[in-house]
Amino acid sequence: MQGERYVNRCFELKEQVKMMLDEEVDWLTHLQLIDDLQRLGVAYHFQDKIQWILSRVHNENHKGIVSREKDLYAKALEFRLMREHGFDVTQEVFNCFKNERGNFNPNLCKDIKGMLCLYEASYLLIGNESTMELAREFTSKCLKNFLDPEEIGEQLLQLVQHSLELPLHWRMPRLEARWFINVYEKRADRNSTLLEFAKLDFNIVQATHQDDLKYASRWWRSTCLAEKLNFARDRLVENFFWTIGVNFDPQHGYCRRISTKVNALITTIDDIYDVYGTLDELKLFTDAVQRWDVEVMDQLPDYMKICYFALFNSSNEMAYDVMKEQGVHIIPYLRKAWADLCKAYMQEAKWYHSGYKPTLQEYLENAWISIAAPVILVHAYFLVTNPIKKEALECLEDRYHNIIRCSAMILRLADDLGTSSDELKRGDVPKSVQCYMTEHGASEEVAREYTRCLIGEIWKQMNKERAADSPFTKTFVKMAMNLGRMAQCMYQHGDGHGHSNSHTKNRIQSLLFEPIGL
Ligand code: LA6
Ligand code: MN
Ligand code: MN
Ligand code: MN
Ligand code: MN
Repeated sequence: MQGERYVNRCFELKEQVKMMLDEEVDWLTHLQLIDDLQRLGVAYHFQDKIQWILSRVHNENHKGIVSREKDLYAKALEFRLMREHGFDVTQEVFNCFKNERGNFNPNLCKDIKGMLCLYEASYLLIGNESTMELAREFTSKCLKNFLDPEEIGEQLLQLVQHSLELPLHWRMPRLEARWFINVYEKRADRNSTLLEFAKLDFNIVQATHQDDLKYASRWWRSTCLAEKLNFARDRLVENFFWTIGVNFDPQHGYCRRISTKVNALITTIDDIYDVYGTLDELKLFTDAVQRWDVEVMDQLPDYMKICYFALFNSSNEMAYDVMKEQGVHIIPYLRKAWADLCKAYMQEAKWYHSGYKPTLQEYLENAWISIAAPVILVHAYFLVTNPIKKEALECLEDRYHNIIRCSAMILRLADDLGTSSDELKRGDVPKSVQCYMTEHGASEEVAREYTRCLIGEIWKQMNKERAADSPFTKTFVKMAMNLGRMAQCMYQHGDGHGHSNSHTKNRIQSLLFEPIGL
């Protein structure tokens, strides 16, 4: 069987890559290998080893870091990788590249590779680190001035353009891997073992994603929601695509399968509130979710009954799985998340119907919940965590943890940038962009720029939250960040979710259906 041969070959190659990681090489070679593995989308195979290598480099370099030779590329790469993996590194390591006035030395501009690396590192800033802010400003400006293939060569140019479009730290990992495998293939110093491994692994993982999608599609058809609620978006593949953005790891198929159901229900219920339901009906639905009781279904109109029932059944089924596996009763958490979501939807419906225009702050206080990220992430927590921790439950219940809030804000702001023009035409509450325009008498372009800035600010908070202690696992924290990344990917060129434009279609095609040629 072809599939089996691939898996065996992949296993062989994986052993060879392990040996490469074990070789006694200088620390920079090691870091470059780790960077390549990450960008090729195969680092998940070697997480422990990578952590171990980084901790060794960290310990060895800790004292020497300031005195080491002034190689900007090496320092920036080390900084980024260390921060990505939660090691403590300070922005002071870049002081040696600044002049007496505290600015980055203008001569550095010629070192494009170093500039690019510092640019990417600057997105790992935590809170208000002035050197890193300065680094971002300085490197973006320099890089934009060097977009000439004659001067820097096609390959470097491609990397620079890609980074300027969206930095690595904000990119959806799977799509980045697909893109980088092609780039890596053209590189003169590529390693053929790594390349073959990355391609094979991509295809094998793609096949497991296809199985997940088949499962979710069968479920979606069996609910009959698309045909009974024909006003609602029927976007099963897009709903699945989000789950790959959040966690592509082959071992987390269960999470993707159930998360797709959650996303499909969110998209449907959102349309009930935004497109179809009357205010009175919406009130009934909101109360019914709050009460979480099949008995109250009788009071709902038929189209709501079937949706409510689907929500009830799929949530109970998932909770039953968790009960079986871990003996923990999670319905209270799921119910709370859905009830909060419906209350936030209700608030927007009331605002819309009364013509009320909230301030941006007032809007966002509600909108980070109405974007459904808390629902998505509460489910995600239970879908990837064993054992479930008591302290984590507290962060999913009372108030949502800041990591969830940051992720939700990024999703909301990105969604508003991508969808609000159409939403307003159809009739909807003013979204972030419009709230800002009204409040400040600003133009749409200014409001959009402000919104993009806000996303950057929230990423800083997210980086800080991620570095702090939390009751969550690394896997969960990564998923919360990935949800923000996925939003930036989905709405990069308008509404990629609701309208599924050609960008989304091509991306879905290349991630889900087209294997990489070997
Ligand atoms: C976006 O729709 C939408 F459906 C979401 C629920 C976003 C995130 C969703 C997943 C992963 P829309 P609204 C399913 O732009 O009404 O209509 O909140 O959301 O702006
Ligand atoms: Mn909507
Ligand atoms: Mn909505
Ligand atoms: Mn609405
Ligand atoms: Mn929207």
